[in-house]
Amino acid sequence: MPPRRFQALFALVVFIIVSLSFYGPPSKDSIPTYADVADAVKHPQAHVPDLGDLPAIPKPFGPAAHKPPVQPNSTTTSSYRAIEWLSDFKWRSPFSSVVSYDENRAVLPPLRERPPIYTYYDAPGKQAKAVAEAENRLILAWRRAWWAQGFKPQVLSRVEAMKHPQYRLVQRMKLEPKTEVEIMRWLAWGYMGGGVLANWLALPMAEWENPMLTFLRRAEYPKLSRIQSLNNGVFFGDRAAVEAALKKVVNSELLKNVTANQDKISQLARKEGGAVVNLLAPSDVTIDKKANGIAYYTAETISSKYATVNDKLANDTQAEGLELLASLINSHLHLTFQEQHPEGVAIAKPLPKRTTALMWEATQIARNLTQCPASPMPKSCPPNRSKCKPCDANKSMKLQEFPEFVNSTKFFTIGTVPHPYTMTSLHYTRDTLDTNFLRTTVQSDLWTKELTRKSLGKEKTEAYRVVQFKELVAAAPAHTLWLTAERIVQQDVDWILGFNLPRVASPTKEPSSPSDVSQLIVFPRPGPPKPIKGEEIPDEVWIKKEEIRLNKARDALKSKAKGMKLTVEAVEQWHLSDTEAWKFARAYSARRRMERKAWEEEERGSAGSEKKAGVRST
Ligand SMILES: *[C@@H]1O[C@H](CO)[C@@H](O)[C@H](O)[C@H]1NC(C)=O
Ligand SMILES: *[C@@H]1O[C@H](CO)[C@@H](O)[C@H](O)[C@H]1NC(C)=O
Ligand SMILES: *[C@@H]1O[C@H](CO)[C@@H](O)[C@H](O)[C@H]1NC(C)=O
Ligand SMILES: *[C@@H]1O[C@H](CO)[C@@H](O)[C@H](O)[C@H]1NC(C)=O
Ligand SMILES: *[C@@H]1O[C@H](CO)[C@@H](O)[C@H](O)[C@H]1NC(C)=O
Ligand SMILES: *[C@@H]1O[C@H](CO)[C@@H](O)[C@H](O)[C@H]1NC(C)=O
Ligand SMILES: CC(=O)N[C@H]1CO[C@H](CO)[C@@H](O)[C@@H]1O
Repeated sequence: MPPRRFQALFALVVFIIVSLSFYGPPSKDSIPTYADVADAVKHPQAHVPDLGDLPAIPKPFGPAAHKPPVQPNSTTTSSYRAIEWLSDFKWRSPFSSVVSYDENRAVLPPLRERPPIYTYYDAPGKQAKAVAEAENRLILAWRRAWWAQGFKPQVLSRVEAMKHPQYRLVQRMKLEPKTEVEIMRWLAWGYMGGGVLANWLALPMAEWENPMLTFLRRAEYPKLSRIQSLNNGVFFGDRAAVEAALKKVVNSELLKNVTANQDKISQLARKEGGAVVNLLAPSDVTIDKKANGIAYYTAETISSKYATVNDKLANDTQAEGLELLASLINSHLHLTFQEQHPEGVAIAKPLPKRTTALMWEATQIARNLTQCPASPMPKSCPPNRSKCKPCDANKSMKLQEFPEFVNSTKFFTIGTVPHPYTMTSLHYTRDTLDTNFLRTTVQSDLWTKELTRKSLGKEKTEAYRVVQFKELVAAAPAHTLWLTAERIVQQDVDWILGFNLPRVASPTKEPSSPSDVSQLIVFPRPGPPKPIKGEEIPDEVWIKKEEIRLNKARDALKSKAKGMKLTVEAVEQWHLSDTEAWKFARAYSARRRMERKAWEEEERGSAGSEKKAGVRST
C-alpha cells in the first residue's frame, strides 16, 4: 500500500481526469493552485475529494436511479398503457406522483379488509344437471350479494369438515342426515377459524350502513351468537368460541348413545337454531336482535309468501323452481337498491353539448338499472321487509341527466371519466390536437371544473376538486359509479351492485313473459333520459360524428407513434387535474377488478363459482 499522502494525491489526479474528460478543459479558477496541492499532500484526510458530491456525472450505461419498489399485484395491462397504482394512506394528496414518484402510478386508498363469510354446501351425490346448475347459480347470487356488501364470501363443503380433528368421531356416530349436515357445517366453519357462517339462502338486503351488516363487517365476534328469527341462517363467533361449542356438542350426553336417543336428537334439530345450538346450553349462544338486514329464504318463508315459486319447487319441476327463486331473490336485491335511491339514477354529463356518444355506456347501464326487475312475483317484498314498495312500471325509478354532479345520496350517479385528450377532442370538435391549439384555445381542466361547479362552488382550487372527486370514487357505501370512456366492456357492474342487471325487457309497453310457459314477468325498458334543460336532443348525424371522433381519440391514446405520444403527454400536462381524475378512476376500477378476479380464481373449485354456475366457461 502506498503511503496515505500518495493515496490523496492519486485521488486528486483521478478527480482532475474525470472532471476533464466530462466537462472539458477547466476554466482558470477551477484548477487547483500549487498551494492547494501542497496543502492536500500535507493533510491528506481533509482533502480526499468526495466523489459522491460531484455534480451529476452523466452515466452512459444504465439508468440514473433505481425505481422505488413496487407493491405486488399493482399493475395490469390495458390497451392504452399499463394501469399502475400504489395503495397508500396518503392517497388524498391531489397529485399521485408526489407520493408514488411515478407519473403513471395512481395512489389509491388501501384496500378495505373484507371479513370472510362462509356458507356450507354439500352437493348431494345424485342430482340432475339442471338442478345442480340452478343451485350453483343461487350460490353465485349469494356470493355476489355479500361481495358487494364488502365481505369475502367463501363456500365450504365436506372437504373442509373432513379436515377438522373431530370429523371421524362425528362420522362414526351415524346421525340422521339432517343433524349430521348441521354438525358438519359447524366443523367446516371451525376448521376455517370461525367468523360468520350463513346459509346460502340468507342474503344481505339492506343499505350498507345497516347496523347488522356494519357489525358483521367489523369482524369482532367474541361471543358465539345467532340472529333472532333467522333460525340457523346466520351464526357468528370467533375461533375460540366455535371450537369450545364444538367440543361441548361432540361430548354431549345425548350423542354418547345415538341409537338410544334418536328421537330426542331429531326433536332438538327441529327446534329454532338447529341441532348444534340446541345440543348446547341456552347460555352458550347469544341471540342477537338486530335482524332486519338479512333476508332468509327458508322453505317455510317460500311456502307462505312466494306461492308461485313454491309450486314449482314442490312438484318435479325443481330446477325451474330454483331458477324462479334465483330471479325472485335477484329482483328483491334490485328492489332494495332502488328503494335506497328514492330520487332515482342521475347521469353526470358535464359539457353536455358534445358528449352524447361518450355517455352511451353509462346511459345503457342507467336505463337497465331503472327498469323493473324481472320476477315471478313482481308485487312481492323481501322476507325481511314486508312493507317494501314494489317496482311499478308505470312509475318506475327516475332517470335524469345533469350537467354536473349532484351531491346527494338519494341519487345513484353514473358518470364516465374521459381522458383529457378524448374530452378536448370532443369538446372542441377537433380530430387532431397540437400544443399550439392547446395554448391558444383550450381551457384547462374543463371536465373536473364542470363536474363540480355546483357542488363545490366556483372559488375552489383545482387540487381541492380532484381530492373531492377521489373521495367520491373511493367512498363506501358508493352512491356513484365511474366508468372510463376508453374501456368499452363493463363486466364488473353486477359485482359492484350485488345483483344482475335486467338483460331482457318486454318488447311492448306492458309487462310480459319471455315465453308462454315461463312464469317470469319482464318489464319494458325505460327510454333514454330527457335531455338536460336548455339542450336539444342531438341529431343522429351528430352523434355518429361524435362516435367517430371518440374512436379516433381512443386510437390516438393507443398509438405507439412518437409524435402522438408527445401530443398526448402535452395534453396531460395541460389538464393536470383531469388527468389525475382519469388515472385515479381507472386505477381504482382496475384494482377492484383484479381483486375480484383473484378471489374468483381462489373459489374456482367451489360451488357457486362462475364456472360451475355456467356463467363463464373459462
Ligand atoms: C345404547 O342404548 C341402547 C338402548 O338403551 C343399549 O342397548 C346400548 O347398549 C347402548 N350402547 C352403548 C354403547 O351404551
Ligand atoms: C304442483 O302441485 C300442486 C299440488 O301438489 C298443484 O296444486 C299445483 O298446481 C302444481 N303446480 C304445477 C305448476 O304443476
Ligand atoms: C299502467 O298503465 C296502464 C295504462 O296506461 C294501465 O292499464 C295499467 O293498469 C297500469 N298499471 C299499473 C300497475 O298501475
Ligand atoms: C359532497 O358533500 C359533502 C358533504 O356536504 C362534501 O364534504 C363533499 O365535498 C361534497 N362532494 C362533492 C364532490 O361535491
Ligand atoms: C341492458 O338491457 C338490454 C336489453 O334490455 C341488454 O341488451 C343490455 O345488454 C343490457 N345492458 C347492460 C349493461 O346490462
Ligand atoms: C398476487 O396475485 C396472485 C395471483 O392472482 C396471487 O396468487 C398472489 O397471492 C397475489 N399477491 C398478493 C401479495 O396479493
Ligand atoms: C319488517 C319485517 O318484515 N321484518 C322481518 C325481517 O326478517 C326477519 C327474519 O326473516 C323477520 O323476523 C322480520 O319480521
